Order: sequence, then C-alpha cells, then structure tokens
Amino acid sequence: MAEPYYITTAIHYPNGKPHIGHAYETIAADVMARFQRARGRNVRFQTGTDEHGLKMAQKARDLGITPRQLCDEMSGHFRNLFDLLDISYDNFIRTTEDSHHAASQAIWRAMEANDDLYLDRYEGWYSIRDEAYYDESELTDGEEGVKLSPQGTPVEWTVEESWFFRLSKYQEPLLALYRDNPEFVRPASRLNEVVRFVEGGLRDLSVSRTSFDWGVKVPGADDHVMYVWVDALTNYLTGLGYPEKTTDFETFWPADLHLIGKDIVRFHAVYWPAFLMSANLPLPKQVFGHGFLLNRGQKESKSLGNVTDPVELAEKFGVDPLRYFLLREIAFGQDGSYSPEAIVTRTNAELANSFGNLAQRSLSMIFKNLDGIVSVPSEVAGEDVELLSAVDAGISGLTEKFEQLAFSDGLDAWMKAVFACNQYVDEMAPWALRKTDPDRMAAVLMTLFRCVRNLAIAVRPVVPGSIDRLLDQMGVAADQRDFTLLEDISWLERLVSSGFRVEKPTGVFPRLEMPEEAA
Ligand code: ME8
Repeated sequence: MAEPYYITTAIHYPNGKPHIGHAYETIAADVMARFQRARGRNVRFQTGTDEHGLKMAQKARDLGITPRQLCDEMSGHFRNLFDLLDISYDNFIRTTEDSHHAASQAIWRAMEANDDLYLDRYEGWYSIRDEAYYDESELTDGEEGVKLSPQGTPVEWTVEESWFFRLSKYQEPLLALYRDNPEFVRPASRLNEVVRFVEGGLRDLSVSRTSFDWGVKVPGADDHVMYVWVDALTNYLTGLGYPEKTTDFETFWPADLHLIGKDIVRFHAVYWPAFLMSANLPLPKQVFGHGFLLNRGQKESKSLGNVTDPVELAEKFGVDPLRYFLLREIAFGQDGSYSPEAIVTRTNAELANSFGNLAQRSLSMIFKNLDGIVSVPSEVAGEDVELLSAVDAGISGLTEKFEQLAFSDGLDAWMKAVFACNQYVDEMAPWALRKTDPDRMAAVLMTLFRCVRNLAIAVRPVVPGSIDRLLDQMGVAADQRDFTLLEDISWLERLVSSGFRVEKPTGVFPRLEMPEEAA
C-alpha cells in the first residue's frame, strides 16, 4: 500500500472574495500534492473555508444578510477559484457543516476530560480582525489613542465570561516538541520566533465567547460559542471523519504538512499541538509558514486601490503561467512581489521561449523530417548520453528541492536542464543532418523526444494542464505521467510498437503580450 501523505492549506475566511494570497497558498499546496502523488504517495489534500467568528457575523450584519447567506455565497467564490486554478483538492471543507460542529464538540469534550478547560472571567485587549487577545506588551500606539496588535489591527479592552484552556500546562511539552523535532516548524526562522514566544511563558487561553452566537456551541454551555480558532484548527480532523475512527482517519492522521501563511504560525505551532496533546491525539509532522505576496512590493488593500482579483489574473495570463510564476519567482518561505510585467517576462523567457520552444521544435522536426515516426535509436553518441544525464540531474535537483518545498530552486535545476537541451539542438543542428546523415538526425531527435518527455513529467505538478496537452501529443498515456515512471526505458519501445506517430504539433506555452500600461 502506498505511503500516505496528508497536506492541508489554511481554511480561508470567506468574509470577502478570495485574494491573490489565497491563490498563492493553495497553488503551492496543490503543487506539493500533485508532486507527492506523482512520486507514488497516497495523497489526501484538503482546503476549504473558515466560516465562523465575529468577523463573519459583523460582515454579514454590514451587508444586511445572514452569516449563513454570506458564507454560502463567498465560499462558492473560493471553490470556483480553486477549480479554475486546477487545484486537485480531495476535500473542500466548510466549517458550517454539521460534521464539523460534531468534530469540534468532540475535541472540546476530550480536552475537558483531560481537565484542561475551566470557566472564568476574561479581560484583555482583543482584536476583532485577528480574533485574538494580545498582551499589553505586544501592543503599539496607533492614531487617535487606538492601540494596535502586532499585526497592525486595532484592539479593544474586552471583558467577558469565558472558558479557558490550560495552555500554561503545555509550555514544557511544547518546548520539548520543538527541541526533539526541529523541523516541526519551517522555515527555521519561524521556529525561532515560536520558541521565543513559548519560552516567554504561556497564559491560559480564552476559548469561548458569549458576546455573539455565530459559532460552534460549547457542549453543555449553550450560551457560549467556541473561540473560532478552536473550531477552525479542528477542520484538519473533521475532514478525515473524526471523531469516528474511520479508515481515512486511521490512514491520514497525523497530517504530514499544514501549509499556512506566516501570520498564523502561532496558532498552528503553539495552540494546535497543545489542543491535540490535551485531546490525546498524535501531532502533525510539520507546519510550514510561507511568506506574503505583495503587489509591486506593497500589501494589497482597498484604500490603496491595488486589490487584484486572482480570477482576472488567471484569465488574462493563463492558469499555468500564473502557477509557474508564483512558485518560480518567489523563494518559498519569504515574502515576494508580483506584477503583470514580471508574470509576462518570466512566462516568455522560461515557459514560451525555453521549454515551449524546445518541445515545439523537437516535435515539429519529428513530424516534418521523420514523418512523425518515432524509433529507438540503434546507436547513441556521447553527446546524447551526456544530455540525458544532464536532464536526469535537473530532474533529481527538482525532486530534492520540491521535497523541501524549495520550489524556486527546484525549477531552477529543471531550467538548467532545459537550457542544456536547447544548446544541444543548436550544436547538433539536426536540420543540417537531414541530407548528410539521416540516421544521426533520427537519433538526435529521439534523444530530444526522450528529454522533453522527462522534463514534461517533472514540471507537470506545476503546470498540469499545459503538460497534459503536450504529453497527449507525444503519445504518453494519461496513466503514464508519474515520476515513478521516469526510469522506465521501455516506454519508447512500447510507443514505437504501438505505431504511434507525431502529428503537426500545437504549442502549449504561447508567448504573452506585455500589458499596455507597462510597455
Ligand atoms: O487566517 N500572501 O484565514 P485568511 C500570502 N481562517 N498568503 C496570504 C496573504 C498574502 N498576501 N494573505 C493571507 C485565516 N494569506 C484563518 C485560518 S486555519 C485553521 C484558519 C494566507 O483567509 C494566510 O496566511 O485570513 C493564511 O494562511 C491563508 O492565506 C488564509 O488567510
């Protein structure tokens, strides 16, 4: 049985339409999910929407609709965006589902049974936008006497009756977790922040609210709803059928990777493992906090008028160019910037002019000069062997880096192999061999055919739609596109004996026009 791999994104707040940051995170998770599937793992990939909490209730009130109406409409936008972006999720979870209420109440009871929940009064600085209380020492002064959280959001002094979770009890177990598993939080810089925060001392956490009712009811205390983060984090269990001991739960829990943004690392690396320890459940293997995406170096905001709709970007430049750009341009883990010009420049240089051109000219020459007939060369020259091993090295580089979520470095290794192929075409000049040495020409073109097939399979997790169109034209069957088949050298023999012929090829990575405002 294939080794399981469970990957999740954060669940997104549907208090507005999805923004480019949501697209970025979910594309990265999708690439990882597709990559692990192609490597032979039994993958479960979950994303979804986080629909409770004061923020949602307030937004619905502002719009004059019910929270439920707001969730139904906005969650649909997220799902449509992810479908448009070719996100291969296995489960799209909505926290308003009954099964999620049941799961959240089950983990609550498990924490209660462990004597980790008690009723008390809470006073403190609360940020509605972050749905979090902050310590006085973490605040800064904003304009007009308003105090601001470390995220820059306004906080208000709030007093309420609340259930508390004994987070303080978990300080030592958490520090031991980070010590024993230094890869529990990545990148390493974020682990350091988490360790410093926990070493600074943990206070018990207020985990229920009475000031509004849009949430999961606390079992046995109907006037309380759970603090939205308790229910939100539980989504990772709900999607596997918890609290039932389902096959999915047994197979996929604990998660291999929670892929989230840097602003919510504390919730995933401190609160979540503490809740799980309390409920006596195994801990996820890794939390990765990616960086933020900036629009020409600036945070997007309504007041700056620079909010980009990811649907428009995908429609304008294409889904695959957008996916490729986001992973290639930005070192994963760090913040990064995007602009229409940068998307066009990167797409044209690497997808259109380098790989696209390589595939297109290789297939065109096979079609024109060999009548589309593929063959297994009887003799291979030193240059052919060298090229094939350069391609192998590029693919191994991509594989190693993708395992580490270093997507940009992985694509860099892949790109080097593409360059080697283009250089080989120029040096071998197969068009000139047509008259002088047709056997050698066929050997060169077949070497290219093999290289293009392997490079296509390697980059397929990133640009799946385009690569599938290319591999269709190369006769590589839909179930023959996995990394596990890269070593299989008999595929070409099988293709030859099937009588397959290359038809006049259609390019799959067209050049993009530079947007006018940038030209
Ligand atoms: O935080 N660039 O939801 P959310 C990159 N519901 N990533 C970004 C980003 C940007 N500009 N802006 C946001 C929540 N993100 C909670 C999560 S999980 C149990 C609950 C990322 O809709 C952000 O870091 O505000 C988070 O990982 C995800 O988008 C959803 O953010």
